[in-house]
Amino acid sequence: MPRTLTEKIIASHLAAGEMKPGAEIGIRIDQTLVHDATGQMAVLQFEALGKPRVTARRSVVYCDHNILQVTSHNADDHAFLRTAAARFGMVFSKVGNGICHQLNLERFGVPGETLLGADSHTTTGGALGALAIGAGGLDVAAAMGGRPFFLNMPRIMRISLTGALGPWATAKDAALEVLRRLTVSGGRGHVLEFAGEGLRGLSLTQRAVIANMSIETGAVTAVFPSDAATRAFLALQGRAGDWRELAADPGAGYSSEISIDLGALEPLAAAPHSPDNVRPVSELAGTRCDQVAIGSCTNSSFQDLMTAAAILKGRTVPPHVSLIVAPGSRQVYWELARRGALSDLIASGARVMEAACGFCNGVGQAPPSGGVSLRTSNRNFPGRSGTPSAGIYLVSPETAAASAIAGELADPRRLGDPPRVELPGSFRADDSMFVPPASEGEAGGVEIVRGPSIAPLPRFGPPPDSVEAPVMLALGDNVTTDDILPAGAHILALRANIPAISRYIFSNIEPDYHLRQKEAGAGFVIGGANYGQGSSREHAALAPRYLGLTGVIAESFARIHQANLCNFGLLPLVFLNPGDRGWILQGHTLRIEGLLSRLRAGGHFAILDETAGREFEVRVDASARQVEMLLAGGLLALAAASGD
Ligand code: MIC
Ligand code: SF4
Repeated sequence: MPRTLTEKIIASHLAAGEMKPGAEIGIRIDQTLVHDATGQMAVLQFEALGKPRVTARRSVVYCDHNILQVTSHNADDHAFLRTAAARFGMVFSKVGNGICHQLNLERFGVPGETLLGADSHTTTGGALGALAIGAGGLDVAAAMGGRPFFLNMPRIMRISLTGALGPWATAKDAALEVLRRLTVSGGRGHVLEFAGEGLRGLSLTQRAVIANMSIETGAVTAVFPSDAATRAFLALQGRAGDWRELAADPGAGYSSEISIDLGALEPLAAAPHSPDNVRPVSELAGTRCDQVAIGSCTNSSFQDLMTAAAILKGRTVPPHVSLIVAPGSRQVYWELARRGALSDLIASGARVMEAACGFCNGVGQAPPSGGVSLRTSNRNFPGRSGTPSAGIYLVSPETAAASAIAGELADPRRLGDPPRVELPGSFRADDSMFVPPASEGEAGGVEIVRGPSIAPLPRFGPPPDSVEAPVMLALGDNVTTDDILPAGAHILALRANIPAISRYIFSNIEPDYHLRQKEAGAGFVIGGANYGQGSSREHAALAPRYLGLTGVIAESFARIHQANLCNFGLLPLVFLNPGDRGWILQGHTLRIEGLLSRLRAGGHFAILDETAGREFEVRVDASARQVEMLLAGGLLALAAASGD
């Protein structure tokens, strides 16, 4: 039977289950990725799983998020990650080397392989024809130790691309068009598989922009065929040997299909505060901006930054605009310098940062209060920039550069002919900031450095059989992990210390939430559809569990967050009748009797709202495997109990 590309990669990695849409499957993982915001927990959890050495073909730890060293926390974390990587057999990427997703494209990603990353934008690797999936740190730790990764067999949506991008229309505009069509939840349960003659005009890094933002639709990931563009990119990286041709079989069946005419796209922007709030730039033109930030894992490739530099060449930004540029990797940075583009950026008034996540995710460069920031990144959730009152617009590097010069949101088409950027004959492949692990013989002698930033892992036990607990918060649709555990440098610095970071749970909604939760002991959060969308940060499950939260009752969950809830023994409960959500209010007391037998039995059961004097029905949104974890108190507790 003809197969989609996704099905081919899954079939060649299938370790458990049947490839029936919606049914749980396990897949073998070839490569893993963690970074300095998720890696600390992943490594501590890998240790707790008791494996002496990583068995995935390649595992890399990147230092790219926590780059500010205002206190010793981040440097302590980096020392921990460096020594643990040496000991456990992982490659360590030093701070300054670049963003994990850009570096994975350049140096490690291989068509047809599986990559599991403790970061939601691991999907970027799909540009190379890999099945690249984001997950919580504990799932990645398990895969580092050779366990399969479990997910529900996705449905495959074909996105047919036709035509070619016109002048000033970009891959970012294509990614925003996908979001405009699918919204932040339309990709749920799907892999977005790209196909069609429109692919011919898209370079590898342009495909990467689209693959990167696929997670914003709620999709599992995106995958592109591995073709001549893939081969050309790998050859420029000196990795032609990693290329192989891959595509869906002709006549393969898809669960749905949409078609995008690249030729019809115009410059687009995602207006505050959601990536699917997409509008034509021409409609927003004239919005005064305070800050323009070019970079992040979405748009920091050579092609992106060279184009921005060419637009800025010979022009300067006005006094009220702060222009920030953060290259995606050292290779990109070096090439900008070699071509003189770095001087053009400096001359324009840009603040050029180190090769890292940079301004993204609230790690510095918070815009002014009530300000407007144009960013080439992928998320504009409230508060994510570090300034809750700021409005973030997501745009292409072309729109960003044109707007930086104008001092207001500007349609780049007004600049006349777009610049042409020629690729170099080859990229400089300097892997000297990747530190290889100690050999197996020497690894035992490597001492893992644990500075004061590294706290012991909290351990959890089985849930009680009867629960009486308050509704702590009643929230709406599309709650993000940035709402649950905000971004920001001061919070990110605490990623290796659950007791410390738990003080920030829901802090943008209620600064002292953590005190109320601790006092209540147990509790529930009520949510709407797509609860927990956005990042992969497992701290958004782990820290609430640490504070005593019992479960979340929602209309539906985002995939990664649902898995994280189960991994830490928090109940993911789904309303049978979504209408019930309206009358269950903050402060109501909920009661569940016989929880353990209800979990074992599966199906649905009633929860009594004692305050309202009414019952409502829920079902546990978990596979049989996940129910075992919930009964044990999480994956680590289950692994310890089963001696696995
Ligand atoms: C993000 O972009 O939100 C992050 C920071 O990269 C996260 C990872 C994290 O919060 O640990 C992600 O996307 O998964
Ligand atoms: Fe880093 Fe931002 Fe990309 Fe997350 S979205 S990996 S913080 S650049």
